Amino acid sequence: MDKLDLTIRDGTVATAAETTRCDIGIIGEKIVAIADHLPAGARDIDAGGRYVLPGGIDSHCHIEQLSGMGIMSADDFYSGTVSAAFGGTTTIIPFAAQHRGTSVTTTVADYHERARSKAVIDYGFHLIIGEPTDKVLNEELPAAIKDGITSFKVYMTYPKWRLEDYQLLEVLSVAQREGALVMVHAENDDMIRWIAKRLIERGHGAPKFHGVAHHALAEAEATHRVIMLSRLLSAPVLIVHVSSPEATNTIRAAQTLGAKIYAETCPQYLVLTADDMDRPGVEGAKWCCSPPLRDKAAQEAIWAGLGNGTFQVYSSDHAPYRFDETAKIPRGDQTTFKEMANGVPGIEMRLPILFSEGVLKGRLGINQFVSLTATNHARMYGLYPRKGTIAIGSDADIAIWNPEIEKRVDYSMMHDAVGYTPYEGHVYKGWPEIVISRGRIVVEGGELKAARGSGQYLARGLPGPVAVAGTIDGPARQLRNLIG
Ligand code: DUC
Ligand code: ZN
Ligand code: ZN
Repeated sequence: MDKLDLTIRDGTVATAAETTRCDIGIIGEKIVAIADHLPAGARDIDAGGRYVLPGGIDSHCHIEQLSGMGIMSADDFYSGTVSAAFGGTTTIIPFAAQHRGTSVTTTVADYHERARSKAVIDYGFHLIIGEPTDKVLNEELPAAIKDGITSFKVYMTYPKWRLEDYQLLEVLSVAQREGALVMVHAENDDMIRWIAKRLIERGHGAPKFHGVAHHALAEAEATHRVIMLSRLLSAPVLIVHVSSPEATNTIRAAQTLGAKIYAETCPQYLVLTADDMDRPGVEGAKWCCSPPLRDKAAQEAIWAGLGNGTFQVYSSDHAPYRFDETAKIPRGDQTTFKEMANGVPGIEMRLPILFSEGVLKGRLGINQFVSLTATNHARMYGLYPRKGTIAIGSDADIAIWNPEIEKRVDYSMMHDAVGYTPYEGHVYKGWPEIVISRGRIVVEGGELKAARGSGQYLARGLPGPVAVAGTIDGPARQLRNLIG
């Protein structure tokens, strides 16, 4: 064997499938050997007493992106990827967001430009489709897929992004034909607007009313509706950022039938509740995200969904908006919940929260943790087996976790540019100590070791199989026989 560049020795190595005590050998960017005992590398890392896990893949984060409300996120591709790396993540898939009046081609070129010279870990893009014109559907989406953007997000709410059911069907139909995956923000816009108007008229503009307006039934209704649209075409759909028991049960029922429905949840729905929004003045804006934080019973339902396989992926939905007039409180303490940027930061806290509250508290096994945080993302978004696992030939993307370290979260520990963390004061056990991306040490000893711009763009393949449903494509087959 050629001399190893890096040997990771004696760790507890876990993949989605198994856990073994072994050494890992790395040459250049790749894992080249996995064995009980390997020769010394140019650099040897003793991982005794540590978990050696695939680097996390965060497939839902908003970086240097203009939101549906026209608000720029606080993190650019430097601070966003640095923050991700410190949290044990080695790949991100943020969004290139097409706003109305802009072509997909221009949008994608623009996001490449934003990321190229800044990212410190590898990245791909999903496309947010704001305006599915004929040109977008027939020319630009197929071209984007060829360029490695094989998943699209669509919104059922927000005036500037909301698509009608007819438009959703058009997008689903193209995705189904081309083999791409559609991610859906499922909330019923009319229900939210109807409640919000009445709340504001009655003077209920405080942050906690955000949670009242974004009712769990609005999430459940849209979830049910998009599942029916998906079934009509047999088009796979991933429901993102699921927050409520109602939506979770709806998804579970569809999966049990055999529909091609996948689902994602996020850390905020596991450890925060609506009570966090209920603070003096507008402080609660820091906890306003959509769908919103719910109650303890909802937390339990989401944990159950992670355990029983309803959710295939666990992402941060990092939506970093500053607590100032640029984003969260445009009119200072007069700001109502309708005017606040929706979203919470979490790219750095995503994995420590699941490790501490899931693995160490016995809710999830370590292999489930790996599936939910890395392997299923790689499979679902066309990166497997290059990313998302520890195997010979895979990229050496690895996070070494110390399960004994306990820390109280303090914003000074974070590396993003948001200015606060919604997890301030929470105590979590188990943190990544060394993070390696394509064989390069990116984080060690609490320090960043990678250079700005050293992350690479990942042109992704088509989504691969992820364990979930069988098939229930009878309606779609009958329809196709008639209309092609
Ligand atoms: N949807 C997201 O995916 N993130 C932040 C806010 C939102 O509505
Ligand atoms: Zn969303
Ligand atoms: Zn999001």
